[in-house]
Amino acid sequence: MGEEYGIFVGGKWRKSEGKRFETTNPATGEVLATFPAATKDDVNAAVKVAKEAFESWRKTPAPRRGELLLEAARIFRRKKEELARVVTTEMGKILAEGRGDVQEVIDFFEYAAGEGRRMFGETVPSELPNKMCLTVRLPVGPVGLITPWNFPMAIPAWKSGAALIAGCTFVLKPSSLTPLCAARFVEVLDEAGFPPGVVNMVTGSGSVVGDGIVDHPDIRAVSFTGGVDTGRHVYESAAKKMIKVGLELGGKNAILAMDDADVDLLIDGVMFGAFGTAGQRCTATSRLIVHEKIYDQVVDELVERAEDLKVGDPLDERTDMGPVASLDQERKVLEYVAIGRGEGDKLLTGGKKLRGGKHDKGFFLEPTVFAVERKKRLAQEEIFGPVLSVLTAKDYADAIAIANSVKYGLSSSIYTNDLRWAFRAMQDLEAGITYVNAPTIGAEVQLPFGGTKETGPTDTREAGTTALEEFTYWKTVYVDYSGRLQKAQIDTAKLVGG
Ligand code: UN1
Repeated sequence: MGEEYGIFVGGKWRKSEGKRFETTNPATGEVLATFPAATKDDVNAAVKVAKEAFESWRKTPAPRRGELLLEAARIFRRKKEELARVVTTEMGKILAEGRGDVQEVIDFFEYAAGEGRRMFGETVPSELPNKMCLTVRLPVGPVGLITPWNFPMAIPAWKSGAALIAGCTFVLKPSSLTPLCAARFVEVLDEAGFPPGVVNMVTGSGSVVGDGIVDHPDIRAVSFTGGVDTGRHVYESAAKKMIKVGLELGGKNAILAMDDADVDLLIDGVMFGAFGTAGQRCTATSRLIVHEKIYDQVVDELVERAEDLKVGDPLDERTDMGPVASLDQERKVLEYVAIGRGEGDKLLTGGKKLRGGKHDKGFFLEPTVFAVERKKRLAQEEIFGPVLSVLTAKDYADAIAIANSVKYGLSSSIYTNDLRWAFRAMQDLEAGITYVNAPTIGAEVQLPFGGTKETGPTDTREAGTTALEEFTYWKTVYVDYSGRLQKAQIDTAKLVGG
């Protein structure tokens, strides 16, 4: 049955009147824990304490806030293996990737902690004497963080690390597929010593908890990672309140393979990009656009490698790919396989649910590769599973045109040894991230992360120096120490010396 969790509000686990739901292991079906589908009252209670705590948290010196983040990073480091197992058990990514998820928490908390000693503003000259002008960042207030299941610790860390160092308190609503990871995450923050009310977590549905957070008048910014339709809804609701909103939505990320590419390097990258985390990353490589001269060779090698992948128990170190995260995910992927077949795409390998033995207990799918034409649904729509669409291009310009023909723009990549193509691709690919000779996944926390087009507004850039933008606003301060009324734009004549 597993442990019965409540909601985490004001530094304590509290009971909720909401109905309970189970979180399960997608590899075995085992129930891991239960959580409440929280009520509107629960959300209001969480926002209330987040608002109260904000008053002292915003005044806590930023370096001190950073020390708490560093302490949290230390605890995550100590518990890395145990927490990685929680990630793998609840979400299904292989253990190496579960460890990566926790490492990303450590990396970002350490990075964000340092921001507490920077958080630079500007000093700017005044047009008047004895007057000083400067800018400072201020926290927006209590914020809402709505996170997905695919990086069940890393994404809460990106969002909360930035919010906390900025001086915001938060209410986190994790995906209902991975509440246990979120609970363990929040427990570490609590252990690190964040004051009660700074860190809050409420589980439950999007319509009650998600909307409840976004619509609450005291929530002053929302950061959401998930699907485009929900993202659009969050954006609309946030617009009504005129609050900041960060959105990281879908992707249909392409690797471009030019005719001079190192094919072995390319195939290694495509395998990792397309089938890592069973393709369930916003950044996953879901299209491979190959120069026609090397198309046959690439496809042959790719199919061979895909058929060699070991799909199974994600806790077994020898496994290459675990299950997909849920029955819904499994259905969606299999539906896309049917769509591909229906539209006449050529199934090169995979396409089936794995059956027999331990596979029967979980959502295990074959790594799947389709040869697809550019206008087909498999070439355009995000699948979020282990399905790669391979397309052929005549030349560089054609490859770019195909790459940019989708509505998303998160990550992208080009494999080439020709500087001309590499540097042009940096400018030509419509995406927030471009890799050269590396796959579309694997972003590092000290750089901005975000997209363009329907991936989300281009001012959403998580991680990196840009992370603070989501949770702070600029205050401009004018200090006049002349002791008399000075009029900008008007006192223009006599201003030499001062
Ligand atoms: C996501 O899938 O939403 O770049 C995040 C990567 C990871 C983060 C992915 N570091 O693939």
